[in-house]
Amino acid sequence: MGVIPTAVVHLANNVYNAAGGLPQRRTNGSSVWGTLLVSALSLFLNNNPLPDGYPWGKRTDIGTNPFTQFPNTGIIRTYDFTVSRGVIAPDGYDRPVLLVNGAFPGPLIEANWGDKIIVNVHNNITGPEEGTAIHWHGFLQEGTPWEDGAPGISQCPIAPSKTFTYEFLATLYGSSWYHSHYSAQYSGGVVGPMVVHGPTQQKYDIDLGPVMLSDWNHEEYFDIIEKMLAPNGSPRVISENNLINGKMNFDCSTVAPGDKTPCVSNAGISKFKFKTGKTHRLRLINAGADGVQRFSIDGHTLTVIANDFTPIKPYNTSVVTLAVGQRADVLVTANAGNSKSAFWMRSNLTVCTPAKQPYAVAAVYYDQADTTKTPTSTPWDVPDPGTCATDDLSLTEPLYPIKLPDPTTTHTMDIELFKNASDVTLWKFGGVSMRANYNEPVLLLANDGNFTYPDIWNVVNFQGNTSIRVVVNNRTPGGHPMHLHGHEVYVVHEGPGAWDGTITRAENPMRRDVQQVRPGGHVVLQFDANPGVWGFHCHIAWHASGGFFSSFVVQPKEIQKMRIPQSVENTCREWDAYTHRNVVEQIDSGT
Ligand SMILES: *[C@@H]1O[C@H](CO)[C@@H](O)[C@H](O)[C@H]1NC(C)=O
Ligand SMILES: *[C@@H]1O[C@H](CO)[C@@H](O)[C@H](O)[C@H]1NC(C)=O
Ligand SMILES: *[C@@H]1O[C@H](CO)[C@@H](O)[C@H](O)[C@H]1NC(C)=O
Ligand SMILES: *[C@@H]1O[C@H](CO)[C@@H](O)[C@H](O)[C@H]1NC(C)=O
Ligand SMILES: *[C@@H]1O[C@H](CO)[C@@H](O)[C@H](O)[C@H]1NC(C)=O
Ligand SMILES: *[C@@H]1O[C@H](CO)[C@@H](O)[C@H](O)[C@H]1NC(C)=O
Ligand SMILES: [Cu+2]
Repeated sequence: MGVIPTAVVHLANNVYNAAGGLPQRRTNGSSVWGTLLVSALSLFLNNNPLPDGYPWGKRTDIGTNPFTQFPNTGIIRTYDFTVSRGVIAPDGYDRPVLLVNGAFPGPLIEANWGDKIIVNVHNNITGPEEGTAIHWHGFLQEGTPWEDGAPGISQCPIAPSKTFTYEFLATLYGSSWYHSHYSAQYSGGVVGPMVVHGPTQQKYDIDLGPVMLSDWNHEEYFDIIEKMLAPNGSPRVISENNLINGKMNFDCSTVAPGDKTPCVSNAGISKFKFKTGKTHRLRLINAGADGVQRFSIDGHTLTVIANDFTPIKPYNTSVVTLAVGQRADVLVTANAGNSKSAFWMRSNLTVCTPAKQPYAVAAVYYDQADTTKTPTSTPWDVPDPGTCATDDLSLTEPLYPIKLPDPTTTHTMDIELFKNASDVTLWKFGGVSMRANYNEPVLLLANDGNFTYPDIWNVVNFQGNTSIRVVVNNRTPGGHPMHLHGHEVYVVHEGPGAWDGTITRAENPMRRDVQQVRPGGHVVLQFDANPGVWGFHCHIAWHASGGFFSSFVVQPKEIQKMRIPQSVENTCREWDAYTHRNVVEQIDSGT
């Protein structure tokens, strides 16, 4: 199956400019990400123990099973989030967005391994109103599947003007992110980083914190999806730009004639400070809607120490590839110049990603460098292999080894594209194009003992199985980042064509929560049952909207025994009341 070529690239010189820039408030609202302030901020946020110290004692990343031996600190980290509309210009082009506490990207959630995280999410989306729900990506939610934040699956959406309080344990540690799971809302700005501090073998001097990579569109998500799901619409959404920590320049001369939207060409790029000779930890997160990112820093080798929430045996590389939802923790030593040096940090969308401007840059300054100067460093010459796959599984081996168990059941699902009777192009996953019912979350019905659902919800019930293998065949010409909620899954195999039964490192397969499947290829995933109802879907926002979504019922008998807090039922009552008074225009699958 062929690869769809990328769109025409417009790239003007003014994109590579580290001088000037709009005020941070215009580009990113109240967000601090991307500013030099963060390099200083993280000195006390990330580089010292939180006020209660390191609670993991003698537990190490190499000798501790994170699934069974996590600490329970009793410490609670509380955050208040308000989701509102706003207008900002992350790349200089003004657009309406959705913001967490007025910020894009949103504020950091930070905890120690074993802490409890509480987030009060207030829905302040008006003009027009919309529901919302926030997903805590990669968190296992053991015993608390109703805190997972998937509307129509684990909860009803939070109605306009209402609040829902999420409460869950940080049982895994590392770098992640939160994002809205309501329609494609997150691509409109409802995203932010999460850091759970834990033990690490690899020594470093400075934690520089999250580096979020995200493709960027100039239209609102709602309009994008309306066009995509119109009769004869295209399932390929072409992004306008690519951002690092929510910032990038844009060449305003490429704006369509007649488009009077305010646009400034040198909005400003993200800037980072390196301490000469010191080793820095960067927490790379692909928080985009669609594109696969290839991250590098000119002249610097990256030592990868974790993928998603799994610490791995360190390996060196000049380029790290991340599909949507994936993370990589990398160590970088500032040894490529003198104290006055400056370098480009780059993130290139792969040729498989439909993009007008796929090249994001940020500036890295050593201690004494002039932070207004434009770096002149040359990029690594590591060509994009063009496979639409991510880095080879043989590169990544978990530090704490776990042998692949024998599965108690194997389930096969195909990915397909089709046109429905109204000439709308949609995705089918396991034979169904999914559409959720916001008013009837699967988890609440399951808790009531109802396991009979409309086919269009695309629910797969695995009954009492304890070890579940899923073979996914990609019968489409694009790559897809497959994400399972509530689990850190074993990646059994990934490759072109059909699976031939080969297992990559059965004695210790890679574990992560998102795995890319290449065009025309397969991915084989396996997971140890965590009771609940869990989304299993493509993390490309546009594909999930177009029906590429399924839900797994895992250990139904255990679900029936769960005591779900009253607040979850209240959220449904509030949503029901809202939907009786208002027509909710559910333009897509809902997730
Ligand atoms: C709620 O949204 C409105 C309109 O976007 C905004 O003016 C207001 O500041 C928001 N309130 C809070 C608490 O964020
Ligand atoms: C990575 O490269 C650094 C030098 O840049 C070296 O000290 C280190 O041992 C290498 N690590 C691995 C795992 O190869
Ligand atoms: C990223 O894109 C830039 C601009 O086209 C190019 O010069 C560079 O080689 C690319 N880097 C990698 C690692 O592919
Ligand atoms: C085709 O899909 C669109 C988008 O989900 C939907 O609005 C329309 O009703 C569907 N048409 C048919 C005939 O099912
Ligand atoms: C279970 O819920 C579905 C969806 O509301 C409904 O159609 C079905 O009748 C219910 N089944 C039972 C046995 O209550
Ligand atoms: C495991 O799943 C298979 C296929 O869905 C089913 O037939 C079997 O009963 C399940 N096993 C248990 C223990 O529930
Ligand atoms: Cu997809």
